[in-house]
Formats: sequence, structure tokens, C-alpha cells
Amino acid sequence: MSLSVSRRLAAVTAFAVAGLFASTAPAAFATPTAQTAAPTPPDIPLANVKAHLAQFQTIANNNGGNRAHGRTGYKASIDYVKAKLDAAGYTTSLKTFTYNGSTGYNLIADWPGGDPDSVLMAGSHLDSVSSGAGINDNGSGSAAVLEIALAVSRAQLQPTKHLRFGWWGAEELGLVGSKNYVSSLSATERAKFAGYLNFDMIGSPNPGYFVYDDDPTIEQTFKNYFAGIGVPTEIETEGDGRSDHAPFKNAGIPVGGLFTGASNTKTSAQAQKWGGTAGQSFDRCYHSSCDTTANINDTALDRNSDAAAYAIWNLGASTPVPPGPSFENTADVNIPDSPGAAVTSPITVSGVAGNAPATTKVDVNIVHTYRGDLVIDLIAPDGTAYRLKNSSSSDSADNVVATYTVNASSEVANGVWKLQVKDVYSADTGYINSWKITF
Ligand code: DTR
Ligand code: CA
Ligand code: ZN
Ligand code: ZN
Repeated sequence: MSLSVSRRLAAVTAFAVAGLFASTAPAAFATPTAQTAAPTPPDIPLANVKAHLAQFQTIANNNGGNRAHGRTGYKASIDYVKAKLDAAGYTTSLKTFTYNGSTGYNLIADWPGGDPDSVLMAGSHLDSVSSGAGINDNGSGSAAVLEIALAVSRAQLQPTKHLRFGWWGAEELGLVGSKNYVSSLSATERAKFAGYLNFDMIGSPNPGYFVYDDDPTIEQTFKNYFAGIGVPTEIETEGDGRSDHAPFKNAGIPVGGLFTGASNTKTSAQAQKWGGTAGQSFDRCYHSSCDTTANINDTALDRNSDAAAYAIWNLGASTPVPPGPSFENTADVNIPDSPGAAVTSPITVSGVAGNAPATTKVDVNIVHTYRGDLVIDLIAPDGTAYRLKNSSSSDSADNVVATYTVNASSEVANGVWKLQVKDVYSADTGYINSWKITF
């Protein structure tokens, strides 16, 4: 290093900070530092989920054709779910409210144990519209959440967090049940929520695979699951305010969820990636009498039930979200001393569906004296540069061994990523030892 401080400062200014994009969400899903491994999430048996749907269908058939708020079919649905949970060892509570002159019911089920000051809740609305049985909307979410709760009992799971499950009334009339529940919570009770996961329509007959883009950790957990089974996902764009996660989000609680689509139309690009029929809505029986047990895509219901269980097992444990797939290059690349050109080390990424996450991790290992000489960038497959490290006139320490988090969510994951390094001050040299990218 031979530059005087003034020239060095001038040189430093020339490399304005591109910056890393850290999200500062008002409330973020936090995982304790304890490092007990998350137990392996179970496969949720599709047959069991469908058996609950058959029960909801029978209930509707026996109660005027629906399971709507204020009708006998809704109360019969709640009684069915409650009986299953009571038999499985849950502490259940039936909470009533009044809406449009009728009594509404929310069912809350607590799994004994876990940290009472860190509550992870999963929920779904159990009511249908009055025009039909509401099997996809929302028997699908209700049946999946019920079967996951039963799987927790079968496993005698002992998660770090306290698990709570909820089935909401009168969602179709304006999120009435979930709003009633959240407003009944004191500020102290609300502060104990680590997160709320919502499942409303997860078995649509012409399915899309949508992940709510609210809390990044919860979103990433769901994305990791689908990446692991090679199913691309999209961000749920119409969801804000459209289902029971909204009251929790408005109360500052981290939320997330899954959705397979309602009356919107599947595009040809979406049909290309997910199958199904382009130009047709995701659920042609949305809010219609044909929303019966015939109105379910088994693959979608199975995948989303398993994804929900994966999220509950992982987010309920103390370990952070398990990392997604990673790729590494350990080839040494010499870094020419200033004023030499920048060098790059490439990594070809393949088999990762969709875009890179907002929490893309880059592990860098560079052997170099006076590391202040170095400017380091991550170059995405489309050529976009993300600044990882700027040069520094004062950082005389040797070597760069660091992990950087980059919001690369606008970049397609597959392709050739590069680590680019430039030495901007003379008299110190080194090489790229290795680097790794984790999605
Ligand atoms: N409001 C839900 C259907 C719905 C529409 N958009 C979204 C987005 C996310 C979840 C659900 C929905 C209902 O009719 O129950
Ligand atoms: Ca399954
Ligand atoms: Zn609905
Ligand atoms: Zn719904």
C-alpha cells in the first residue's frame, strides 16, 4: 500500500458504496440462538387430509348445503375439528362472537409445552360462503391445519416455541373471526407471537403455488421447501388484506402463508411452470356451489400440507431456517496488484427454481495482505453488481473471511454468478481462495 491518505480517500470516494439491502421490517420472525436441531418434519398423509374434506362435505350435505357463518353447518364443522383435537391431547377453547345477529365461533387449540413467551400459530378459516360446501375455500386450509396438528400429537413433538392452531369463523364476511381474536389479545399477549401462518385455499383445481411475501424468514422457509421439491413459487400479490393473516399483520405480528389461487386467471407462463390450464381461473368454483370435494387438486393439497408442516416444524424449533441449496468454487484465483484489472471466480448455479432470496448468503475466503486494498462485488447472471466490500484506507488487517447477505430477490437463481475482486492500492497481493453462494 503506498498511497497517501489524501489519494487513498480520493480513491475510496471513486468506489461509492453500492450497499447491501438489509430489510428493517417493524417485526421480524426471530429464532432463538439455541442450536438444537429441528426434528424432521413428517409427510402429512394426503388421504388423512382428504378424509377431513369428506367430513366437511358430508356436514354441508346434511346442513342445507353449506358451512357458512350462523348456519348449522358451520357449528357442526367446528364440533368435528374440536373433537379430533380434544382426543389428540390439545387444550381447546371455543370462543364466541356475534355478527349479523348470529353467533360465530373461533376454535383455538394449544399444544401443551414450549416457550409460553414465544408462540407460533397456524390458522385457517373454517367457514364457507352460503352458496356451497366451501371445500377448497376453505376446507383445504382447515383440513391441512387439522391434520398437521394431529401429526404434532402423533409425534409428541416438543418444539422450542409454543404451538397454537386456530380455525376462524366468518372470514367470508370480512375476516370477522380473526379480527375478533386479535383484538381480544392484550398487548402483552400479542408481543408473545413469534409468527402467524395462514392457509386459505391451498388445493385449487388449477393450482398456482403462491407464497405470501410478508415476513422474510417465514417466506424463505416456504420457498426452501418448494425449492427442495423442485416446484417454482411466485409471490402472493393479491393477498394483502384478503385473508386472516391481515389482522395479525396489522397488529405487528410476523405473518406468512400459502395460496393456490382463486378467481384470477392462470397465465400461459404460469401453466408452463406449474402445468394446468392457461386462460382458466385457478379455481373455477370459487364461492360457488361446485366447490365440493371434486374441486380439489390432490397434488397441490399434498404439497401445501407438507410445506405447512415443514414450516411449523422448522419455525417452531430453535434452529434458524435451514439454509437453501449452496454452490462453491474452491479454485485459487490470483489478484493482480493495483493497477491491475479486476478478476472473477465463477459459480454455475442450476436446479434452483425461481429467484434468489432476499437473504442470499455469500461466503468469501480471500488470502491477501492489507485487505483494505480490496473491492469485492457479487455479479449476478444478468451482470448486476452487488457490492460486498469497499476498499478502506484504514483496514490494514490481512485476509477477507466473511459472510455477506445480499437481497438478490430480483435475480433468477440459475446461471453463472461471479465473485469479482479488484486490488485498488499497490504493494500488497493475494488470491481468491474460495467462495460459496447459498440461497
Ligand atoms: N379472501 C379469500 C380468498 C382470497 C383471495 N385472495 C387471497 C389471497 C390470499 C389468501 C386468500 C385469498 C376467501 O375468499 O376466503
Ligand atoms: Ca404429503
Ligand atoms: Zn372465500
Ligand atoms: Zn377463503
